[in-house]
Amino acid sequence: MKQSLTYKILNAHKVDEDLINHTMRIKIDQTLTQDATGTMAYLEFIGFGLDRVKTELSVSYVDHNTLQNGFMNADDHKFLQTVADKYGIVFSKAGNGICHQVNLERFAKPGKTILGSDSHTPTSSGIGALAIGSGGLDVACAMAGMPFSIVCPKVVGVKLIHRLRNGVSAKDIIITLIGKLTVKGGVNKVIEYYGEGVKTLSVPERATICNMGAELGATSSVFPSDERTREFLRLQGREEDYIPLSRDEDCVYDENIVLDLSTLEPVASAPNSPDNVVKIKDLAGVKVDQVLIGSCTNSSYSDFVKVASVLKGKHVHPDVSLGIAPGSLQVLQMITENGILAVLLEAGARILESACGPCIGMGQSPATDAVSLRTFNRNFYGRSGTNSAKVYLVSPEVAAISAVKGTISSPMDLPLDLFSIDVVYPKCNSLIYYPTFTKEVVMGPNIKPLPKFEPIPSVIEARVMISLGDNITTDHIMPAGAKVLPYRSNIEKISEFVFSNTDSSFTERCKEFGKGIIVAKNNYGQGSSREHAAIAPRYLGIQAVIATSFARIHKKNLINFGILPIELTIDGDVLDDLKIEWDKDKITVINQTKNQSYVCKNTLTKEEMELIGCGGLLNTV
Ligand code: MIC
Ligand code: SF4
Repeated sequence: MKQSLTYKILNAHKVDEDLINHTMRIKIDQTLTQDATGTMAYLEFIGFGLDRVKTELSVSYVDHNTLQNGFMNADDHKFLQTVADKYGIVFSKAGNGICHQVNLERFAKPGKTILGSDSHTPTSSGIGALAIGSGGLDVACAMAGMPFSIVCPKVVGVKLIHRLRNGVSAKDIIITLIGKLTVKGGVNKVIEYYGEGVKTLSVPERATICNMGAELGATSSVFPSDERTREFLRLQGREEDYIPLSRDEDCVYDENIVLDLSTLEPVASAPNSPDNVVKIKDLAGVKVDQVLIGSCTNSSYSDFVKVASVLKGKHVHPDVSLGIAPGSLQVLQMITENGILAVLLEAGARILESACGPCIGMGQSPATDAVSLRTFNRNFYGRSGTNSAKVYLVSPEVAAISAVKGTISSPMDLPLDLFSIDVVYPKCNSLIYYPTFTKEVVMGPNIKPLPKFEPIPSVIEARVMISLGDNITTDHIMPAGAKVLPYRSNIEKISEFVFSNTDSSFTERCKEFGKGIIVAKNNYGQGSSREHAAIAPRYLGIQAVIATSFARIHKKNLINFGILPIELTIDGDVLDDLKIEWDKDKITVINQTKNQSYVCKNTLTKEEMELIGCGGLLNTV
C-alpha cells in the first residue's frame, strides 16, 4: 500500500498498535528539553533510578528562563547542567540559542523521531524528521527508553504549487493555513507538505511552517528530505546525516488541501489568537509601538537577511521600539561577520539575547494599550506581560517595514535579498557541553521534589471551581512571564498563580474546598506543553476536567498526573455541586445544584485508565 511520509516514519518506529483505540506506540530516537519544562522532566527521570539516558541523543537546552532576577533560574541552569553531565545528555548553555533553532542546525536528522518537552518541537520536522511536542514526563519516559504512545494521526496532505511572490514569506503560508483550519483544526493530525512548491522553500522556511503547525494543535508537521535538505546539512557541516525521504507518489491522505503559493499575500494573526487572520493590506495605517523579531518561528539567518535588506540605509520610526533576538549563537555569529548586525544597529534596533525572551513574557512587555508586531507564534491574552497590549504575529519582512514606517505596512514592493545567503555557517561549540560523567547533581533550594498524588476516587463529589469557554490556553491556566517562570521547579509556589490572569480567586477557592472540578468548552488546554498546567491544578485538588474537547498535549498531561479528562458539554457554574461516577465504559455527571444529568462513553484507553487508577504515570512507573 502506498504510504504517506508520515506513516513511513511512524511505521519504521512502531513498537505496537492498539487497533481498538487507534493508538500506537513508537520508539523515540532523540529528545529535547528546555529549562522551563526540563527541571521537572529531569526530576522525573532521576526518579526512575537509571544511570544514563537510553536514547540515541538527548539534548538539554537553556533558553526560556534566562532572566536571572534572583537565584532561582541560575540554580535551575546549574541543576540542568549537572544532570546532563551525569546522565549522558548534551547540554546547550544559556546564550547558545533557542532550543528549536539550535536543534535544527546541529542535531535533528531526516527520518528520526524526536520528542521534546515543548510544543514547538515540530520545528525540527522541517528537516524531514517527525518531531513531536509533549509533557516533560513523556520525555522523561522516552529518555528511559520507553515507547511514546500517540493516537494514530490522520494525515492532512497539503500540496504546495508555484512559488511565493516577493514580500510574501513562509510565515504567510502557515498563518493562512491556520486561518483556514483554526487553532483546533490539527488535533491528532499530522500536516504533510508535498508538491512542486516544496523545493522553492529552504529548510529554515520549512521549519517556520512546521513550528506554527503547533498553533493548529497538530501532532506534528512534516516536509520531505530532498536536495534542499542536503544543501542545508552540507552548510551545517553534516551532509553525512542526509538521507532522501518522501511520500509514495499517489498515496492517499485523510484530508487534502492545495495551496497556490503565488496567490498568497502578507497576513497577520490579529489579537488574541493565531487563527484570527487578517490581510496586511486591511491593517495598513495601524500605528505600531513595538516590533520584535526573533523566537523559534523566525530567527534564522535568512530571516535577518530579509530584515536587513529592508532596514539598510533607513531608520526605525521614532515612536517604535525595535528589538531583535537572533535564534542562535550561529545566527548571531553570521550576522555579525557579514555586516548585517551593523545594518540593524545603525537602523536603530535593540539587540536582545539569543533566547525566547519576550515570546514567553521574559522582558519587553509593551506599554499600556500598545500595538506590538512580533514574528513569534503566539499572541494569547496576557502572554506579552501587558494584558491591554494588542499583539499581531507577522513575517520578518512585515515587521521590518512596519518598524520603519511606524504603521503596519506591506513589504511586497521592496527588494528583499540584498545579502548573499552563501556564507560560512560557523559550528562554534563554545556553549555546547558533551557529557563527561564526572559531575554530581547540584540542586538549589528552590528545586522541590514532585508532590505525591493519590488516585482519584471512582465516585467524585466536588464543586465546579471555574467555568470557562472555548480555546482556553495553557497560558490562561498556568501563566508564564518573568514573575512566575522562576517557580517552574517548585509546584507548591507556582500553584499560587493558576488562572491568576483569568480569575484571581481561583486558588483561594480551591484551598477552601480542598478539591474541585474544572468545566470548559472546546479545545481546552491549547498551546504550550507545560505539564505545570496539569500538576499545579492537581496540587490544588482538581480531580476532573469536563470539556467539550481537549488539546492533545494537555489531555495527555492531565492523564499523566491523574486528573480525569471528560469529553462532554455540560452546563455548570462556579460552585455547582457535581457528582461524577466513572468506570471503564461510561461516565455519568450529575449536576446536583441544577438537577441535570449527563452520560457519555468513556473514551480513555485501557492504558490511560490504568494510569488514572494509579494516581498518574509516575506512580505507575
Ligand atoms: C511556549 O511557547 O508557550 C513555551 C514556553 O515554549 C512552552 C513551554 C513552556 O511552557 O515551558 C511550549 O510551547 O511548550
Ligand atoms: Fe521559546 Fe517562544 Fe518558541 Fe516557546 S514559542 S520555544 S517561548 S521562542
